[in-house]
Amino acid sequence: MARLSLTYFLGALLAATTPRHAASPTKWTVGVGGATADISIYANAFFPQTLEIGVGDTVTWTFEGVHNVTFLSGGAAPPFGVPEGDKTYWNPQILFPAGGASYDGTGYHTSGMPGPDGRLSYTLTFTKPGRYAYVCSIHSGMRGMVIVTDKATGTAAAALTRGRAEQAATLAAGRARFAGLEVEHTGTSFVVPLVGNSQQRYSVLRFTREPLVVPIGSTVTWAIRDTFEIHTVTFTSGEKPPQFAVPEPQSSGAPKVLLNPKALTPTSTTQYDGTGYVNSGLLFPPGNLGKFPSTFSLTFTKPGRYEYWCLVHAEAGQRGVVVVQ
Ligand SMILES: [Cu+2]
Repeated sequence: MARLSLTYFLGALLAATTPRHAASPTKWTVGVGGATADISIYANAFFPQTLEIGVGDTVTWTFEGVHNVTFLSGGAAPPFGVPEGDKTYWNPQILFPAGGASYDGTGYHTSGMPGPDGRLSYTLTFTKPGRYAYVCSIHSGMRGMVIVTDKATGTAAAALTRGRAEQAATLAAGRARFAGLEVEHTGTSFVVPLVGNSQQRYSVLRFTREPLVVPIGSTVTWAIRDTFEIHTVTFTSGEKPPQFAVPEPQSSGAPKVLLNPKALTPTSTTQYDGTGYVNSGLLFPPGNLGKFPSTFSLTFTKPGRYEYWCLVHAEAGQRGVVVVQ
């Protein structure tokens, strides 16, 4: 008799404290980023953007690019760089995972960042109903949402299909934009727009489709018109472009990542004759909170064919050519 009531008691306790489907929580998958094969178009988005799940379910984010998944839970986003003496390092709070494997709507949780191959998998179990916004703390404005209810209405397979369709639409929109991209010009003033689209959630990681041919004495302005990405415009005059982020192995623990001052710091040059190192420094989206510049102008004083780079996206192939004649 004692045994019977104990069994009954335990059963009642389980029923009262455990969500009905907790015996088999659903595993959901969200895509992070993505790009065209040549990395000219970069998806700055989570696919699907909004996911509805049940309490106790897990979500696995599968990475295709340099991003992170960060739940701020109402807190402030950690700064991108942290100063140390006269150097700036990539914030380890952005680089490395933090916060553990489950999420109840509180605390700082992040996946950290993938290595150079852009591959990473991050899984969280959601233990409490609520609407949880999350961000990529590298790409300003890259947002997603997990809605946790007592019981999800959709299936993981349908969410995956929806995510893939969203990603395909994003990359197609980016491709079309790049295909139609034009350099603007009035007389000898040229403007190279660096574009993206915050609704369609892509960035174009290219300057121009073809080398830009300008008459001698022309001024070219590069103008950020994207909300997600930062870029540089850097003429190296034949030198190898400097690395943007330089890993510094430590005697123990994780490496530190130096933000290369040579890449970050603008040179004071306004004219270019094909010699020397000319760098815009980091250019940010217009209206950025730090009031950092969004444009860079250079006047070309000598005929020649000049290659330049975005140091942030050199590995993605963001390189341009100005031909002065
Ligand atoms: Cu760039």
